[in-house]
Amino acid sequence: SIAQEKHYEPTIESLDSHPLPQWYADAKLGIFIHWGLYSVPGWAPVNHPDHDFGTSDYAKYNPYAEWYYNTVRIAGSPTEQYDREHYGPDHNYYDFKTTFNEKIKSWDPAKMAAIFRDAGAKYVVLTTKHHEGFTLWPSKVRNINQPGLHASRDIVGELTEAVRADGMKMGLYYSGGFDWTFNRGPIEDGQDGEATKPETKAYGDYAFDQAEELIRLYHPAVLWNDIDWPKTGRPLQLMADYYNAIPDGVLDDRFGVPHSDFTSPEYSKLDQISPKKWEECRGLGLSFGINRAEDEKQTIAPQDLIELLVDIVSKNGNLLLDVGPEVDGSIPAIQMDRLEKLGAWLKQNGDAIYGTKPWTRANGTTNQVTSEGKPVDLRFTQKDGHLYATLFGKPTGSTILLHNVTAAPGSEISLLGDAGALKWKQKEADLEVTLPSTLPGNYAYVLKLDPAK
Ligand code: FUL
Repeated sequence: SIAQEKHYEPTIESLDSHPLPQWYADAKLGIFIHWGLYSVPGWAPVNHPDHDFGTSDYAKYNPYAEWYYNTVRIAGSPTEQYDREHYGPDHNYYDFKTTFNEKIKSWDPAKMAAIFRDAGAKYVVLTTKHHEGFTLWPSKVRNINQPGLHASRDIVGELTEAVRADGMKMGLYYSGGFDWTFNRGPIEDGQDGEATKPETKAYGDYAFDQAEELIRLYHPAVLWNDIDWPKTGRPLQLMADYYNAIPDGVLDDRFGVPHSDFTSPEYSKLDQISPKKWEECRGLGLSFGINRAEDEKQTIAPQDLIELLVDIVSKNGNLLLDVGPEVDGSIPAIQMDRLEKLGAWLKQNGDAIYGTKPWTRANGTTNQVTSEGKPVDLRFTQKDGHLYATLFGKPTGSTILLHNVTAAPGSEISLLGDAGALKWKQKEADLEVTLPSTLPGNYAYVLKLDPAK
């Protein structure tokens, strides 16, 4: 086109003029993928479930399986013991590369992308390089400490193509702050964390060149940096280059500079509507990388997962839900189960999620309880003049009072997934709705309020 694209400069002021792209505001659900050498052992202790990063023995019992190479080097850690038992005393973590590269031969990117599409995701974010330093693309930027430390297939390129073919956006994660091939640590507490960030010129150039290579080769719709960015790695230049190459791309808030398109709370969420766009990231269980020690007990229940998504969306957030694939790229059964249930729910109720905005308030209450005696609470979203009220759990009674909700005379109220118009009555500040005898679907039920035409 002839229209001059905006040009970004490497200053906070210029970067801050980047508007939040509509696709990202509308998308609501992304899939995060943590996949690397750590997927080979795929193990972490599960006896420290709280993600309380500040506690002194956190690193020793780190529930993040993608931290295996760090945890294994902490004396007395369960991971050290596990590793010795399974791989012997002389095993080197980077020897997992052989198994990794053997197993990915059977990976089918189209199949993987279809799973995420069917789960209802609108974007995907893949770890191109986690803290271990192994890259999922054949980078031309040479790692001076461990040359050739990359996957034998171009996982980044192949998945990017498959994800786009299924109509989703493709984003890339890069660990800029930690690279254990440049500074090995181990990290045993928060202070070690600071000291383990490589800050040499060699690393700054390496990270900068790799990120520029990712931008050039794959045009990521999200550039999701982790931990920090080396000061020697020209973060503002990188961010400006990114926007100039991909004007409708988004940057997270982990570059160590005061600019971002969204904030990235991890295993935590905001409890009120935030004007600044945010994105919660978390695994289906306690870890991002696959942890074969986890089972139902550590995995989020379907009901909680659906409520999590709706709650986040009602407060202007997105959910970046992580899967930890098997080494060959297949999705473990327990994770598949959650993705399928989420996908089925979104298929029926996606109108209340995608493309919506927060309403004047996010939370609401009713007079109803579920059969377990849990109050049926509400979350609100709005789109095109419609108000959506999502009921958390199945009410036991056939009429429900939505507290402090007003419908204009002549409004039409219906349930998503059910064709009929529902009877309703304004009862002072509350709205009484008569529900059908069977509610469509599971977990959470969406009332749609259409104002009078
Ligand atoms: C964290 C990392 O240390 C975790 O391993 C994970 O990648 C998460 C998304 O970010 O800070």
